Amino acid sequence: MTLARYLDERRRLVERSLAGLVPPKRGFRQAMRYSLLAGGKRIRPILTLAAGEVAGASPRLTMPFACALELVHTYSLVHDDLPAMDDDDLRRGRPTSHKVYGDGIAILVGDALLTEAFGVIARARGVPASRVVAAVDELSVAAGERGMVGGQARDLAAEGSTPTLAQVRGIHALKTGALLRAAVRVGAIVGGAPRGMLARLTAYGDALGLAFQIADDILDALADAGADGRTDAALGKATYPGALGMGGARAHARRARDQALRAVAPLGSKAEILGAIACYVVDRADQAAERAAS
Ligand code: GRG
Repeated sequence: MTLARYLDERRRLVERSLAGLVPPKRGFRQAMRYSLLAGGKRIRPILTLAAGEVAGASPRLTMPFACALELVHTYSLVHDDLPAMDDDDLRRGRPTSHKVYGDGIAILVGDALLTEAFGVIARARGVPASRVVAAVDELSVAAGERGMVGGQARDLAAEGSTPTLAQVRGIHALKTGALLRAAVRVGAIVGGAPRGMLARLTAYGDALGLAFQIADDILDALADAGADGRTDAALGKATYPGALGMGGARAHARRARDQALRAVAPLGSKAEILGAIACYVVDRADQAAERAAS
């Protein structure tokens, strides 16, 4: 199956499951749906499904876990957009949650999405309890102080300084990388991947997380700042193009992609989709940089 078709099919399955988790209802639930069902690439849940498939688990089995990854991701975006954090007006092409519903409701939307992430896992059927517990552990570490929240705290602390490449890397490994790594590992864990396969998929998740962050920084730096000039660099954020220059950042992203490809190559054809996802993530940014340079 081509990557485009795979992404399209899995995205549809994810959308349907997410919509089913928060059925339409006026009031607060509408605010949850506004952010959760606002589009987005759904890369994290798709990684969970794909890693699960490598380990032999069907999307039906891994879907609650995949949804949990997207719930955590969406909560982080809603809170990241708040005036006390990045103070963004737009997310996924629409006004941010706090712009529509106010700061208080946006905080609660994030809280509710995060809580539901663990609820949906608890209600998953057909997965051995030991794997469910391992998945909860994986997700809580990746989302919390040892992962995304810890990375965000370091990012806030570094604002206004000129961080070294090592600091940029450390911040992003936690802030963005941890959840992408967990997306892959949770799928592998739920699918019961044997130790060697789990190690390969973990190495893939680490490299993909790095590639994703560099690509995201490149796209952000290239984005027409015209709207409000609020690129990460303009906000004094730690970025790869800031630390390495655009050429250096692109080369770094390609190296991370190659590392991801090497990690899964021994897993054979069943892991081809994961390799294609790594290429897609990096090529998107590389091509945008090429267009901007020409
Ligand atoms: C507020 C606890 C807390 C954490 C915030 C993830 C995060 C930490 C902040 C988001 C800021 C940001 C834009 C980080 C760069 C990487 C990233 C997570 C990009 C957005 O992810 P995509 O590209 O977005 O997967 P879609 O909309 O496609 O889901």
